[in-house]
Parts: sequence; C-alpha cells; structure tokens
Amino acid sequence: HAADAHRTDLMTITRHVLNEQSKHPESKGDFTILLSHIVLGCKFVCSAVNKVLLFLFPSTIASPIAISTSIPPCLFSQAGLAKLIGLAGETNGEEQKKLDVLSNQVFVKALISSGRTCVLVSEEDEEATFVDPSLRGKYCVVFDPLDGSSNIDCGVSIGTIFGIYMVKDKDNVSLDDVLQPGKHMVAAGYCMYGSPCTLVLSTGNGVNGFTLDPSLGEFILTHPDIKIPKRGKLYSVNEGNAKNWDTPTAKFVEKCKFPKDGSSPKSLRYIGSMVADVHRTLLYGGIFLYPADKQSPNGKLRVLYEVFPMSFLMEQAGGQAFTGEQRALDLVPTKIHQRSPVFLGSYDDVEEIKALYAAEEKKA
Ligand code: P6P
Repeated sequence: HAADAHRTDLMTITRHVLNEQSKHPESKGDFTILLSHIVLGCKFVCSAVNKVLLFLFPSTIASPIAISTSIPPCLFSQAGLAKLIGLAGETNGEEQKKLDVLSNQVFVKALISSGRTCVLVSEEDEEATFVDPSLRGKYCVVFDPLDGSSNIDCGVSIGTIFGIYMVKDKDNVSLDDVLQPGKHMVAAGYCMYGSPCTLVLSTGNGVNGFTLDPSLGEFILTHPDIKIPKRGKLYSVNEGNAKNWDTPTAKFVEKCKFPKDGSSPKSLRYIGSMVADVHRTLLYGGIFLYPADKQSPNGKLRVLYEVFPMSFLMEQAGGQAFTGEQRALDLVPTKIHQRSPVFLGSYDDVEEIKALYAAEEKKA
C-alpha cells in the first residue's frame, strides 16, 4: 500500500504550498494563487525552450514541414534559428521575439493577472512595473525570466529565478517595496529548464524540489526538504577572470587547487548558467563564486533577482551566502538592477572565504 500511496498520493506543488500555508491561519490563499501563476509561467517557458531545442537538434523531427506546422515562429530564440530551419520571412508579420523577451512578457502578464501583485522588477525591464490599483495585490515579485539565455543554442540548462516580498503598505506602493534586504523575502525559487524541468522553492520553511511530469502538466514533489552538504568537493567560478581577482578570492581558489593540509584538491565545475551551477551546488555541495574583480568592482550578478533568491535558498538549505563584505541577505539595495559579488553554498566552504576576507580587512 505504501508504494501505491506514493504513486497515487500525488504531492503537487500547489498542494504542498497549501499545506505550508495552512500553518499560517491568517493566510487567505493569496500566496497560493500567486504561486500558481508563477508556475504557469514556468510551464510555458519550459514548453517554449523545449520546442526551440527541438529545432536545434532536429534529428528527432521527420521533416521541416513538421517544424513549420508545429511551432509558432514567435517562439524562436534567435532570428538565425528561423533562418536555419527555413522559416524566416514566414512569420506573417509576427516579429521575431527572442525567447527571453517572450518569457518576460508571459511572466509579467501572468503576475499581473493573478491580482496578487503590486510591484514587479524584471531583468528584462529597465523600470519597475507598478500594477494598476484595480488589479493590485500584496506581493512584490523580482525575477529574471530566462537567466543564462545566451546558453540556449548549445542546449545548456537555463532558468527562471524569482523572489517575493510583501508590500509594506498596499495603499502607498513605491520602489522601496522592492529595495528591501533579501532577508525580508517571504519566498524565493528557480525553475531550471533542463532534463527534467525542475522547480526549487522555499517559503521560509526549508527548500523543496519539484519535477514537471509532462504527462500530467504538474510539478510533483521529488526532492523534499533539500539540505546542502556542510562541506563540498567542488568549487564553481569563471577561472578566466583570475587575473583580475582580489587577494582573498585568489587565495581561496589557490587553496581549492593546492590544499596545504594534504587533503585532495577540489574539482572545478562551471557551467556559466547560474541556475545550473547553483542547482548542482545545492544538491552536491561545494561553493559557487562570482567575485568582484578589477573590471567589475561589484561583480556581475544582480542583487534582487539572482543573488538574493539563490542566497535565500542556500540559507534555507543549511548553507550560507556572503558578498565579500557581509551576509548577502543583509545587503540593502539602492537600485533595482544593482550588482553584487556573491559566494554561496556549503556552510563550511563559505566560512573559509569569509575568514580570508576578514584577514584581508584586518591588514587594511
Ligand atoms: P560569465 C548568465 O549570463 C549569467 O548571468 C549567469 O547565469 C551566470 O552565472 C553568469 O552570467 C556567467 O557569467 O562571466 O562567467 O560568463
């Protein structure tokens, strides 16, 4: 019966969140409704990315005719792709949208139509979106609709990253509602468009992973209560920036490669798509670094919709996240697209680089 229960007692993401929300008697289901709209956006993007990948690796398709009839041209990620499969010019006036632009439009519309949001910040939009008062709710969502999208043409996993704040005063909404420290987030997560499509979410009570079952069109709980190993054997950084690193980062990476305590060197794993690198770090342990360097004094990654959500998840999974100066979630952003260095992952690994920055601080 136990095996049967496992197969028939489907723990969908909606049911899981409803269970979590039932622990908050005051909640009226608004968060569950918001989340269902985020999940809808993820399902759409997952489908669109897979269709584009189908074109990139057409070995599974009978003929170009199958391509031209099966997918609306607007889903192509690159105009070149449309040319590649001979559909350029057959777009009946529909502009060739890049997949990240299309994904952004889907998420913005889904979030607004949920009636549960009041401010949106997207990596794709220069300015924040203030939802019309008639559709306004109490949540503020910051997101990168398709992080790492430059990797799509080679089939590397990319993803959506999101963080959710509660508005401070629903009748007086302002940019301050999204310029809150990451520790004020009520939830954060990412959806990785790989094989399979995986959504990882925390609402402040630990981290859970859900896998999209295409036959059901549902995200099913497959990774309950994820905990990151206390220490890992992997480090993840773009070594191509090594000549520009500061001393603590350089010393840390040197230690990973040439440990002085006789332990084995750590292995380098770097995909260059944050969702993929962070997902591997969360499950296997280790440390992901995007440090500042002489060229980029604030690093490359964006605070609101890359650093904060991933730091939130790491802390909820028993790891930690550091900016080189402070706990990442304590940072108070002043601009919606500002950047920050970040070191996140296994608790003990991040402790090591914190010690190196503290030692450098003392010397200064
Ligand atoms: P680099 C992708 O463009 C991205 O924003 C993140 O997903 C990824 O972690 C980072 O940039 C990779 O940057 O400089 O190593 O190519």
